[in-house]
Amino acid sequence: MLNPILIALGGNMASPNGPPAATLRAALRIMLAFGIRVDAVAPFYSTPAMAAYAQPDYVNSVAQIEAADTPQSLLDKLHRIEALFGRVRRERWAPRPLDLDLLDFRGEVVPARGARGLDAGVGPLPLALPHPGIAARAFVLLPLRDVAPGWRHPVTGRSVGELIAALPERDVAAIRLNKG
Ligand code: PH2
Ligand code: MG
Ligand code: MG
Repeated sequence: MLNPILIALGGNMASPNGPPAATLRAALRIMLAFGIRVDAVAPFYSTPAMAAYAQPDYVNSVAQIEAADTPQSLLDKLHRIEALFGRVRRERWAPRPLDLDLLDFRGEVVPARGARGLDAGVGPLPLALPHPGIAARAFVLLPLRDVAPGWRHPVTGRSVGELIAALPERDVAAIRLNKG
């Protein structure tokens, strides 16, 4: 069976819509206006920022969506929605009101080009599928398992449960359900 389309949602700064959880909810509501149908949303989690310096905790979630787009046109839409919620790109891994990452597009594989992570420039990264950060990030894998418990990594074939089991225990322990 084909993998679904999955996106990660995150934010650790207020937007005009309010605190990150309110921003994430507003972003999910506006997606339909972009032709993106949201089929399932994981609970929201509070997660310590993975960053080069101290930052507020993130609120993170994952949604399963459906859209008639190509991966690139969907990514472009996600970037437009980020901008609507006040996302300004100043530096890599800076605090942001809204981050929408394309995790998986029906199992398609598009190798990453150029530098990633802290070595990358400020602009949006070129499309890469599946998202290169998935396997190492507890703040992606835990909500991913909530919406797609049968999911397997399109390249390695490892299940979401196996990937979570391979994470450092402290990464998983640091993630808690967001009550807001
Ligand atoms: N996103 C980042 C950088 N650091 N840390 C957490 N906890 N959650 C994120 O979504 C996140 C991050 C870059 O997009
Ligand atoms: Mg991100
Ligand atoms: Mg992003």
